[in-house]
Amino acid sequence: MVRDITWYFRDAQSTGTANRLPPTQYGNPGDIHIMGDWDGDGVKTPGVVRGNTWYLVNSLNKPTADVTLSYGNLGDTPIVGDWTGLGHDSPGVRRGITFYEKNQLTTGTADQVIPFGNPDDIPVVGNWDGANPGGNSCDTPGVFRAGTWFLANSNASNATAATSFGYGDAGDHPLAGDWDGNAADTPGVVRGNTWYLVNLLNKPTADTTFSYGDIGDEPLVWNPHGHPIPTTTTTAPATTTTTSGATTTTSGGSTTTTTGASTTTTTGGSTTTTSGGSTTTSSALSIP
Ligand SMILES: [Ca+2]
Ligand SMILES: [Ca+2]
Ligand SMILES: [Ca+2]
Repeated sequence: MVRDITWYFRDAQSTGTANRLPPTQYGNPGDIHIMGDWDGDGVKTPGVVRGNTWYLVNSLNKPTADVTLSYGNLGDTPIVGDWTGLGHDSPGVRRGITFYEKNQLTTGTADQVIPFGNPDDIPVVGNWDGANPGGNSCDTPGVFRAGTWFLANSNASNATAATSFGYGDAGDHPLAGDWDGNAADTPGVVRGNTWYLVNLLNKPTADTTFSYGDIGDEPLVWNPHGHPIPTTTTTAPATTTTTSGATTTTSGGSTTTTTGASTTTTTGGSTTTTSGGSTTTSSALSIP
């Protein structure tokens, strides 16, 4: 997880403190934080997005970017995925209801443009069908809408939800990851500083629950052991987190029906081309 500009990594799905590396500073205040396997070695490492400039690093504790590129517009929500099964992650953004995916780590325009979900949905990305017979190895769009997940298994422009189900509550922070290392990504939510992870797509109760970080920290997912991914993220040391016995449930309660994610209206305001146009060379990351 990230607190301000400090990244805290934990390599176990259990309550505890950051146990991998000293806390590392990367990026500037106000940056958007992402994790991805930029170099295809199987391990996710940090990146930050500042304006429409992406600063990506291939180590957990390196202060300067290995890859710098421009992609998307100010105000877009950055997303990360291996859209074509190339073996490494690359950028994407969500703008309005549209996912704009780029297949290489270079400045340029979107390779796939996919309207999916409603404008206020939170985008989630994963290889949802990675463990299915006939599943593809691509990461594909999904959205979290107040406790309901809508997931597509395709990056086609007409992709629709292959499945939808309730997991978590409105206000939870949704995550996706391959928590059990079976090649399929499944949901997680962070509520306060409690993480609720599940290993199936349509299962209402958590398989793994633990506390990590402080309330207000930004949860992120990494994979300390490379593929497959047996563990998750980061979390802050600092706090002697309170394993709240209280909330063990991850309700999923809201089994609202709502089919086919893309119900709506709003055609992502601005049109298709996630430009990236500006080839600004922005200097390496300034680390305060
Ligand atoms: Ca990597
Ligand atoms: Ca897939
Ligand atoms: Ca899995």
